[in-house]
Amino acid sequence: MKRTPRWAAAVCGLVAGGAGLAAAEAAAVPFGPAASPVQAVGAATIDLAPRPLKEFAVATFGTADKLVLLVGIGVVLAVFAAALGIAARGRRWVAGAGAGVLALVGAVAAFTRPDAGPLDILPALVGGTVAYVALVMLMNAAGAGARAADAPGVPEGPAAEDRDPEESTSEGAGATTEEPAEGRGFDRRRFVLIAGAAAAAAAAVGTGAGLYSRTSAGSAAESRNFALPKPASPAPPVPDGADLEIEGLESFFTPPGEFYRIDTALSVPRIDAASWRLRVHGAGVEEREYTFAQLLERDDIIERDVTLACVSNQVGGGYIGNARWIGVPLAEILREAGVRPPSEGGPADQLVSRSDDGMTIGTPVETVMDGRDAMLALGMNGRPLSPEHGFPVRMVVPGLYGYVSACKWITEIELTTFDAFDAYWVPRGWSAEGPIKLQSRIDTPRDGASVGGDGAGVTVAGVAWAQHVGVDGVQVRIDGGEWRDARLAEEATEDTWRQWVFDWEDAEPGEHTVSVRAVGRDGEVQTADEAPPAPDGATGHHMITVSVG
Ligand SMILES: Nc1nc2c(c(=O)[nH]1)N[C@H]1C(S)=C(S)[C@@H](COP(=O)(O)O)O[C@H]1N2
Ligand SMILES: [Mo]
Repeated sequence: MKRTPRWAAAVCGLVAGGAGLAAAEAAAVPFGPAASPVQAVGAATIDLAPRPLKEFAVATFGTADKLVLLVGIGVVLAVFAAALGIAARGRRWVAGAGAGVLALVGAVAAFTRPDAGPLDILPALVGGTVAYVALVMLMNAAGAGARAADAPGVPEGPAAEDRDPEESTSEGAGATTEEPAEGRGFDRRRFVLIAGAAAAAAAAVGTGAGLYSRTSAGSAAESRNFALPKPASPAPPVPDGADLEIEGLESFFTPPGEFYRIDTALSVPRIDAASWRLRVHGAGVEEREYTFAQLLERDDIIERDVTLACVSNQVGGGYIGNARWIGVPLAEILREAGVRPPSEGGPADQLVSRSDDGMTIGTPVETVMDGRDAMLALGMNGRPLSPEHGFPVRMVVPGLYGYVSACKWITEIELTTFDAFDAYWVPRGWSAEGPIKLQSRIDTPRDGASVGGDGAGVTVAGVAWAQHVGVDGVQVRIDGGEWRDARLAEEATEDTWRQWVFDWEDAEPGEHTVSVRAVGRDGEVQTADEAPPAPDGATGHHMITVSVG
């Protein structure tokens, strides 16, 4: 009597794993996309990942890091499921134990999410149960096929997988004279039909669940069809010469589709603006709650151009973008709630913003109330925020890196102290305070490019930034030579980056390095000292190598 061949057992495991996954995704639908066990495990992986790994992932995969993570989880799950199928041959309890382990991992991940409720463990439990039942049924079907082929009409005996495993191996010396395993011990056609049907059912349920949660997310996103308010204080006009419009140089306003996105949210929170609330509370605060409509109706709406930057940006990197934001002045909201900055005797020195997906971001109260245009942004580039960039409301604070200021999907503001609370990134090795560092970048030519050759010189151009300080100079150095002044584009505001161009007229044929540094309005000269992004932002000069032909 043949027992289920190894490959078929692996297929049983894979299909059962797929069925469990589909069932879990379907069970997660009422709880929203974040309740899916896969999403929960991915999110927990992100939170638990040590800093170097996270930096590696961001540096290597950029904004695709989350896709890579999900694919990785899928591969691990598939390998585990296939191995489980093989291991469960003849030992049903192994199937139970394996499915139990998967359910437990999913349930623990779901339950420990910051925004989790006790019911969030249900999808994982449903998935584990379905995976177990599917595995046992598939192996029985494979075994029943074996019985049917071996001895038609014989009453059902113990399931094939309960028999002694050794008795049925086809790999022993004696097996050489036997027919192929699937020819006699196991009905291959019947098995493929049953496993195929189960796989198709799982795929249908899984796809259905995915489509359903996407369309319901879509209807929440539809509420983005509202008109942004007219700002009481419009953005100062961008001077004509702010955008040099040089080929290869990033435009003054980052094209919307190219604006970097950095967050820990594995699935973008889909928030219904109609039921959204912002709660303001904490030390020295008369607690308040705002609806989205209340924010839209305010008469103190401002519109400002602000260049957002990520602390994880490498020297020369692209985690920086400039946009026109429209929103409510954050300091006004705070004053309404009775908040005073520490310099006026207020008890709280830290503003902790919390998001719908459980992020916490800590910002100095003094900074957001010092007169700069810190805001609760409702729109970006003339449109409501996109879900990826924080719909319906996010914070923007000129001069601070995003991880200490730019809370997306914000739902809560708590006034507290830096002593009393560490925001998300702090225990992960990042500084509690993160003012943006003076930096500059060469956009064109590209590193490694071949340029010139016609004796007409080479146009070198890029951007420099010192948000809320302003850029007063940019200098370029060829090889180890003197620093020479680049020409600055017109400044929009001190909160935006500034383009620059350098006409390299005396470019000689051969390989050269080109470096750039900026000078801040406060007189600071951008340091050459190289520092990595952690803990508070990279430093050093951006340098490229080009070959002049
Ligand atoms: N809820 C939430 N807000 C967040 C983050 C996050 O992980 N979750 N990341 C912050 C970081 S590190 C940066 S740099 C900015 C990036 O904003 P963007 O994705 O709109 O460019 O968002 C900030 N706000
Ligand atoms: Mo960031």
